[in-house]
Amino acid sequence: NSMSLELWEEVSIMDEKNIPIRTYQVCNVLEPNQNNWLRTDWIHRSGAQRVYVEVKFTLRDCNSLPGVTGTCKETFNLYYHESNEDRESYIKESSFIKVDTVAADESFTQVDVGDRIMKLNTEVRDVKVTTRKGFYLAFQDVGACIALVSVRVFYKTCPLTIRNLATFPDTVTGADTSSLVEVRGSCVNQSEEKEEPKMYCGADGEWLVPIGGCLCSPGYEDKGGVCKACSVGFYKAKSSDTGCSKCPPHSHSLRDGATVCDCHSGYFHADSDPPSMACTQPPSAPQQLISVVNETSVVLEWAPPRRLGGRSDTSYSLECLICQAGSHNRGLCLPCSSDVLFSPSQTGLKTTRVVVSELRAHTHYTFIVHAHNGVSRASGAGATQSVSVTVTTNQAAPSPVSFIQATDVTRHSLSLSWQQPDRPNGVILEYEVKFYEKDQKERSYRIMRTFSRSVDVTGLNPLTVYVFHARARTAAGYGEFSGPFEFSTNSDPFPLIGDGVNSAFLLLSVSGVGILLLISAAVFIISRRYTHKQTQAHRHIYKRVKIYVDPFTYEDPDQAIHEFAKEIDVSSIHIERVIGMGEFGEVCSGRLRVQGKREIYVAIKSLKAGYSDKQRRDFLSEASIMGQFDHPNIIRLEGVVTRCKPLMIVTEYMENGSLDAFLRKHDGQFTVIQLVGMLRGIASGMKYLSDMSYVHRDLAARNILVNSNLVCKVSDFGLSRVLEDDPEAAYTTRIPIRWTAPEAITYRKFTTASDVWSYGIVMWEVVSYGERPYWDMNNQDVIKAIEEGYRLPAPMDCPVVLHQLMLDCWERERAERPTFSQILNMLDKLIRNPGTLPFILLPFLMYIYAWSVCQWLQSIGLERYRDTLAAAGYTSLDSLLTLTHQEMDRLGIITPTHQDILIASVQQEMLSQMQHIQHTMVPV
Ligand code: ACK
Repeated sequence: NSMSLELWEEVSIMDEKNIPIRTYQVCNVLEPNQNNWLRTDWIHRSGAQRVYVEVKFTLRDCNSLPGVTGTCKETFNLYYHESNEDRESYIKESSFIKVDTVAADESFTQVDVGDRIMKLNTEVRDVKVTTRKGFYLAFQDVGACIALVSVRVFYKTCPLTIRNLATFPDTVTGADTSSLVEVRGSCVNQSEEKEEPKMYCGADGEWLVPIGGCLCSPGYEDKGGVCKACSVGFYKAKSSDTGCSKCPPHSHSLRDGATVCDCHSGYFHADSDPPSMACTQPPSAPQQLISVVNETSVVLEWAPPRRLGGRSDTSYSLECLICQAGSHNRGLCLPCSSDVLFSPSQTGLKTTRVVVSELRAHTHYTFIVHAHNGVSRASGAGATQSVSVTVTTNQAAPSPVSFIQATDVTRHSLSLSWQQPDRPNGVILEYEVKFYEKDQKERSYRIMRTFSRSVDVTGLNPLTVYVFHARARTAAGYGEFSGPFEFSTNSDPFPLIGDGVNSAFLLLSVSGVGILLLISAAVFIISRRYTHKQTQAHRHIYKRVKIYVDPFTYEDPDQAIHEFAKEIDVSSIHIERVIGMGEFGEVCSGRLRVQGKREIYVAIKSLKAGYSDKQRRDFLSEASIMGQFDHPNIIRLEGVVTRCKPLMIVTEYMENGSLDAFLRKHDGQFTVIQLVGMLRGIASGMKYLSDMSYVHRDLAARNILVNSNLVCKVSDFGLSRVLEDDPEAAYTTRIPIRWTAPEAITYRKFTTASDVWSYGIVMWEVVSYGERPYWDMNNQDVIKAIEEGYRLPAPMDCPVVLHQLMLDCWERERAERPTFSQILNMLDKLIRNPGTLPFILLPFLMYIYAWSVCQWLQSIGLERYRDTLAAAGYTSLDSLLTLTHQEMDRLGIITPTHQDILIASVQQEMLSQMQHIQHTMVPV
């Protein structure tokens, strides 16, 4: 349907493969001014915005045509015209818009018409068609020799695709060559949008820049762009989880596509548990509930349940019941009143210890400790597992009177009344009111006693402010006084002078106050004496001995350290090797050379970098403590390095390290007397410490160091303070339970007597060659066993006397335990009188004594009697112990002073020999 079709001809020709094809041809090359048009039918745009026109044609080279002149052309023009009209019969030339002039890439030259080879040109032009439903194309010939073989019109799309689990539809490209079409994808089945999925369709039909995407829904996982259901036994909880996971322990899934797994019966899931967490169980009952009653408070302690149900969020709650005497029937019990205090709390407890206070005196209580965890509620089993204990509180003084009221105030009197204390803790026998003039403070006061809850106070001065305190008394004694309540008497219109009654009263009350003052002074002195008896005793007996100074009483820790420790120049220390790890950092050994002294071996503790102020203080406090001691059985401080980092504490070097490890290494290798020698050394060190009023709190074989001469020295002066500073944490975690006396465990009563208890444990450790006290019993069991009276048995081959001494150290009543001084005497006696030590190797002792008789006589200047004594059979020091004055008379040692010297110094020497043994014995 062309415009000037008369000049374009429809011709059939053969293509390269000899297949006939139809072409349009024109070849008016000889005539000038050609304008021949060929037009297509209407082409529907089909939503395309840019169409591509591919034209295949052949074109004759003008040169190849014989006889043609300037009229011959080698191009044609391509036009288009947009239109909604699919059947326009006539379109003006001027309605067409030119797309391009098309030339042949490759024109063919002259060929024989008979067997010419056909060469096709293919040219593609694109054109934007956006305004109408469709368009027409037209080809204008201006005098070329041309055959149009085919015209293909097409547009481009980006094909349907799936990216990031989103489907993007087949999309027609944009109108311009540079335009990108933004396309929103839609999530594939069983998936959900993570972030809006988007991609751009480029003009070439290529997808570009994918953004966002989808995730497979819970219960489904991505299998190559498709979301597949999780199979049985697997689950996926969240779309963001990467894939299906196996059901966690104690759970299962029975159907495909599970989003959670169901717990096996008897197992549960808490709401807050992640789906990946195993199903768990509620805890079993708490164990070994023990109670210690202290007047009207009770300390309850228990061990965690045997089975925690696979969880770590065990907590406890306490039920408190008041029960009738001897009643084990819950029906006869009532809940405790709300003023009972639970510390730290009654429910949601994370610790296994509670102090219950403000209980009634002389009352039976039942405490039930329940164990809970995250699935206790889910398990639905109404009752949690619990243990209970029944206790009876002791008597206690009444609580203070909380309020005093004054009525009927006159010039000289007033009436007081008050309420019974909140907790009388028994039958109130009487009240006591103490009062004084406010200006007088408590310099002089009066006391009134009454059975009722009120009293009339008379004989007061007018217009004077008085301060009143009241307290109650029961069989258990007086409670505390109430706080002060002030009341003023009224003003006096009449002068007092000359009033006989009043002056008499004045006299009485003055003398009364005087007597009262005397009595109270006496009471005060007596009570002071009583409470300070022990320290007083120490001060009397050991006047020479210094008293240890707590470095924490110094505001400035550096002042304390320099008071008690020498600053060492770091250049005089040569560190050689690491020998262990201490609480604050490494412990090294090395050498110390101080000017004018010989080089010595030392141990060096250092404070690791990044310490806090508190750590520095604690670290140096050990040196401040150690620096105050000077005793052969206490580890000696050489000095400290505080002026440069790291901070160091330098002590004498103890070649054999700590006693427990040393004994384990030499199991069974010592004689009993060697062991006793070690114990004597430790006791001697401890006696020194107790004389200085220092309480060690952590006496244990691991804290005793041993040198190459087998001398034992007490070390580790760190614990005493840590405990006080951090009551809660320290109390439960830091107390070395197995070594600690019961009163120190239960109410932190650390004294020299509790050190004695620990010493008993050290004795046991030594005699058993480093065995762990109470073996592998747990701490709770140890506490319980001790409470029930159990004591460690004698270790193998342990002489009875030694075990008896241990048992003495483990007396429940601390006042009944021996002192270190008694222990020392006892050990000395044992050493001197080996008969009580059946296992002592006598020959060993004899040897020790024998070699020294001669030397000893020399040292006391009585060598002249050597032969006399030897001849009489006195060849060893201990045999000399039996020497009497008569015997010496008989032997011809007649000078009285010589006799005295011999007797006194043999005893002296024996003692120092024994000490010498401890300093010089070597392993056999
Ligand atoms: O049992 P040990 O070898 O002896 O391991 C510990 C370690 O350092 C950590 O405290 C050892 N140790 C501590 N002080 C000294 C010292 N003065 N001489 C020798 N070793 C020491 C202790």
